[in-house]
Amino acid sequence: MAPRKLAAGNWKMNGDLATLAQINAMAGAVRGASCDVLICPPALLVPALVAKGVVRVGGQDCHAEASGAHTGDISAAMLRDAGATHVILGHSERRADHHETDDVVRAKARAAHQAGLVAIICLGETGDQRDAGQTLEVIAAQLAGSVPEGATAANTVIAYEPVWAIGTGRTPTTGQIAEVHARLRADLSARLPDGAEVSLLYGGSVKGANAAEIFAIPHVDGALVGGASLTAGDFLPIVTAL
Ligand code: G2H
Repeated sequence: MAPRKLAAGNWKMNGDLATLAQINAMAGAVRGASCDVLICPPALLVPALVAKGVVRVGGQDCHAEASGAHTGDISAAMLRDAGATHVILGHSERRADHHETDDVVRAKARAAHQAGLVAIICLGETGDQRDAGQTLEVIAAQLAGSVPEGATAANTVIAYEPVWAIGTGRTPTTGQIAEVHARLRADLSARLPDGAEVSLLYGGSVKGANAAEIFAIPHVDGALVGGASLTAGDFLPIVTAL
């Protein structure tokens, strides 16, 4: 089976009731889309977005434990109970802001799987690592360290997000994306029985103007979109390009 196509929006710490209202304008296009459409808003907005019934809804993080004394955190089961189907894990902003290592990301992904959520595991090299020629080595190590045992194409999505391309307006060349996605596919196929079916997203300054070119790259099965997911006008051209 071919990997599922997924257009995923990551609102990060943005969005309010006016942003939620943008979802209404997406309803027709989302119904007719040939891909899954997911929005990951701040956790407090998950129930309101679920109630709209237009897109799939995901969280942006979860704790590795099921419950306990972890002030400020939420569990994977709490997200699921609120109606989420996915959770983004290991985004570079969390790896940087909250010192999340591959071990932490892997434990969170295990928790997401146990709760029945699809884990969108993010990885990507920094600008310095790319300049030093370490990209494939860094990506392979993050993949090996962040994906837990028991991962399948049904419960795991991988998002390649070069750190230097996030929110900067800079995107890698199609050749650079192709090289990394081919390596991810090869490593996943070697490790998981259905690794050839795991959806591989590209993320980092995706917009309507570059979406079609990115989606034409082999082993790119969709996008994780930040800034351009905040309005229907910016997000829909990406959804329809997939
Ligand atoms: C990368 C991406 C969303 P943006 O972080 O995950 O954000 O599209 O704004 O670069």
